[in-house]
Amino acid sequence: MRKDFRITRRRWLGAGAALGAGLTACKNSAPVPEAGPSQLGKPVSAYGERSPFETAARMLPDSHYLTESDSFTPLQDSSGILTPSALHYERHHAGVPQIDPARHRLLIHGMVDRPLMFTMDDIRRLPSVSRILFVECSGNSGFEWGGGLLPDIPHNTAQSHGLVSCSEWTGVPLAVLLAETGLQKQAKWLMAEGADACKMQRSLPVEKADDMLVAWGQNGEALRPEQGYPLRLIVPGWEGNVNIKWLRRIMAADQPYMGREETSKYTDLMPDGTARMFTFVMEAKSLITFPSGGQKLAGPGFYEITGLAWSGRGIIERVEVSTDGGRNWRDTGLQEPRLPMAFTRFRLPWTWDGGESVLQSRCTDETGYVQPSREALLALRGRNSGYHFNGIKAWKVMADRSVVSA
Ligand SMILES: Nc1nc2c(c(=O)[nH]1)N[C@H]1C(S)=C(S)[C@@H](COP(=O)(O)O)O[C@H]1N2
Ligand SMILES: [Mo]
Repeated sequence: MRKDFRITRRRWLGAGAALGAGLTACKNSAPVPEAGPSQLGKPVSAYGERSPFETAARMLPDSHYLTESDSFTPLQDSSGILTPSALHYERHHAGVPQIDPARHRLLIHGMVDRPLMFTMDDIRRLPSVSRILFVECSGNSGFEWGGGLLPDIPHNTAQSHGLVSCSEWTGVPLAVLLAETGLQKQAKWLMAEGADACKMQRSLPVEKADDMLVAWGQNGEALRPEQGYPLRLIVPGWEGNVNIKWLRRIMAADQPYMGREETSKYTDLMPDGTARMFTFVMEAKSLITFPSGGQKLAGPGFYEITGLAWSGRGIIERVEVSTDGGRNWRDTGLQEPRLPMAFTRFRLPWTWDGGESVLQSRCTDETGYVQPSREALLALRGRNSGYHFNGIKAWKVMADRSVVSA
């Protein structure tokens, strides 16, 4: 494990000395601290709640045309690699329907040998698997194109890049369902459709079917309504849009459906006026979550720079961080487990000298693909795009201890 992170004693002692200045010294005989008078605790509860002192929340942007149809995960408040279900980002094209699982059905038809209708009970009887996977909206960070589809989202915080989350999803491999229905030879595409008012429809090549999940579980319980309760498609590593929520139909066909979401939307307009279609894979991307825009450092001294990296093509192999605007890069420690198409947490000890510092992270995935700079991405793709921005993000630590987008 080349990048396994073990903080060496020497490295830590060095950091400790720098941190020491910021800690409160006390005698060995100091009184044991008490946060307040001791109190009789609350009794047990049927369904837990977080501490009232914790305030991390999804951001509900009010300043752009997507009002009320998407919310952003507070990545700056995250620890580890899992997103709590209550903080999973949301993207709804017609709101969150309330669906009674007893009445929900999944129809698989079209170019299959035996069209079948599944109840939720049918689906839960079948062999299931659990996988930790990120889901990212292809519009995430879209404002970084500068003039693309999403110009008005406030983009000065890590949270404004939070149309991405990572959960443990439990469900039946789509291949299990297709084994029941059979798939005719000429079937090349699967059109998946949601039960929400917009009937969200996307076409997927059958080759990916082996990797897809028809998911009913999220982080150890049923899917949240916002995530598609009672049933959604999970398409590992591919753009969020194809992860059809409230899944009610899969139709096998010999060609793509060419619905609204794959013609007028979710295509990438190139500088020469042509458009890329079916750009499914979310390329490798990373983001420093601390220190990040909107935060304020306590003062010079020791900090752990940390963040998240992910790739739709597999495992994250390397994350480098620069603290001097891209002149020098250092390898960070990658926390295990590093799972394919899941968040990977990176960490780097850092001593801030109190001066201006530009922080950037750059990841490499198992295919050798290196996260590009914003400039490289713009040179290739132009400014007409709104989707699939995965360029390097810079934060600037100012001498007044504030952190801003750079
Ligand atoms: N039925 C249905 N599925 C849908 C959507 C929708 O509006 N309706 N939104 C899509 C988009 S654009 C994204 S990015 C993801 C968002 O999933 P989440 O809300 O669970 O984060 O779901 C996709 N699946
Ligand atoms: Mo999306």
